Amino acid sequence: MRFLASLLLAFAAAGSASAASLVNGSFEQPGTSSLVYLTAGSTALPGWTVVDSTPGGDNEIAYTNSAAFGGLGVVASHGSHFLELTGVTGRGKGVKSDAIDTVAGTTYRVGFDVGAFFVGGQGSYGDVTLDLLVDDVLAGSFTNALGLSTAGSDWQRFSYDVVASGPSMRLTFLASTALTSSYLGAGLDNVTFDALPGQPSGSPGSVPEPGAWVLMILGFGLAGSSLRRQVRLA
Ligand SMILES: [Ca+2]
Ligand SMILES: [Ca+2]
Repeated sequence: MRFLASLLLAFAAAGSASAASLVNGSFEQPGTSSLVYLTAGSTALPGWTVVDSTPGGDNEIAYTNSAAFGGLGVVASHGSHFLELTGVTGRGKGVKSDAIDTVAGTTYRVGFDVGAFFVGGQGSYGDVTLDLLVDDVLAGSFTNALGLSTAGSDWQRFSYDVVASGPSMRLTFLASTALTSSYLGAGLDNVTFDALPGQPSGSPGSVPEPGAWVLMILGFGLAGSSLRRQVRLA
């Protein structure tokens, strides 16, 4: 019986650890003291993979912190780190999340901040547009149109509601702006993913509840002992 109890605890622990939520949406991990370039395929950011939807040419994005450009007034919108999806130059690059557990039929709200920058002495780089893809399908394009007119960073928050069609979902953000140059082109920070309130309940994943395991294992046990009794009687 002690063995059975520890087995049940193990199942319960596995169940509670199986639900995967959005990880590192503010890009505070792993942290950097300066600007670093991450190339397509990189998994240096926990929870995300760097992607390039336009193969060939440049394939890098920039990962930076507020200190790197703080002197220019360019800072993160949340925490102290953010992404700049233009990299050195170009478009179509970005990040794709690891699979996030969902419940089919439930509506989720994706929130994110789109950054535009105005570097002292260089002027504004213009409006910035990011594309959001859900499971590799374009869901929408979002343009920061705040029109920054002095040096600094300019973050505009957007949200997008999506109904889950299966047990998991991946989010991709790509720089869509046709910027001719800039290593401070298209900012991304503070990505959130939450079920809207008042949704059909149910925890993500399909691990049976501990109660179901108890019944199943007790069932096996009873079947086994009655089998042994029959063997002895024979
Ligand atoms: Ca951040
Ligand atoms: Ca490319």
